[in-house]
Amino acid sequence: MKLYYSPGSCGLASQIALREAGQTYDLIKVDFKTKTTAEGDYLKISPKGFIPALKLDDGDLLTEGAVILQWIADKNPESNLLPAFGTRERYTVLEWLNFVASDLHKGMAVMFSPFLDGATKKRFADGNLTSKFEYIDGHLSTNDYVLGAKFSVADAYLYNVLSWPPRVNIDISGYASIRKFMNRMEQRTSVRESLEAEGLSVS
Ligand SMILES: N[C@@H](CCC(=O)N[C@@H](CS)C(=O)NCC(=O)O)C(=O)O
Repeated sequence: MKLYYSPGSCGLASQIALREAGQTYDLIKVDFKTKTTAEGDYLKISPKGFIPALKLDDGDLLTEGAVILQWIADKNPESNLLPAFGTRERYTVLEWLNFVASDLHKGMAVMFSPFLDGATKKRFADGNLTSKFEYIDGHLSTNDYVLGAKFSVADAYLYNVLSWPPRVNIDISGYASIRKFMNRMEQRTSVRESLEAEGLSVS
């Protein structure tokens, strides 16, 4: 299996999930600017050009981070990364995966846009992102993880995206429950090893 990634971006969650599931994989770095990897043209591998992408041993390619996370969890049920089909808890994890993907991740992506100036980004952060951080902080004030006591793939994705605000000068250090969640996540071997594999470290 090969995981296509770029350091510090949204492939980190897939890597965390693969490690939680005890899966081995090769990491292939994608250069966003040139859309190439050491293997050559990335667009030939993944025409959407996004990471993460997971190339399976049979040559099939899975894309869309939230779906890759579900695939890893479902292929490794003994790892308990996603509650059983049909349970309410499973839909709680799916709600969070969707929220992180469509609201938080894509909201944060605005802050990295080369097409917007600093003042516009600040207005967007104040008007759009603050309420999301408040919501997440509120949830985590009574829950160690998205599901309460149990870790799931939603935590990997949430951790991944919540690691971005400091990179775009958004200070979320005042959200005490988010801060504790990030610290809790960084105690996990899967998180530390994934960061290290991407050439990053726990801040
Ligand atoms: N819909 C995709 C979006 C993934 C995505 O936005 N990936 C970003 C990195 S976090 C990317 O590949 N950007 C490439 C680029 O900006 O050139 C998913 O949810 O997996």
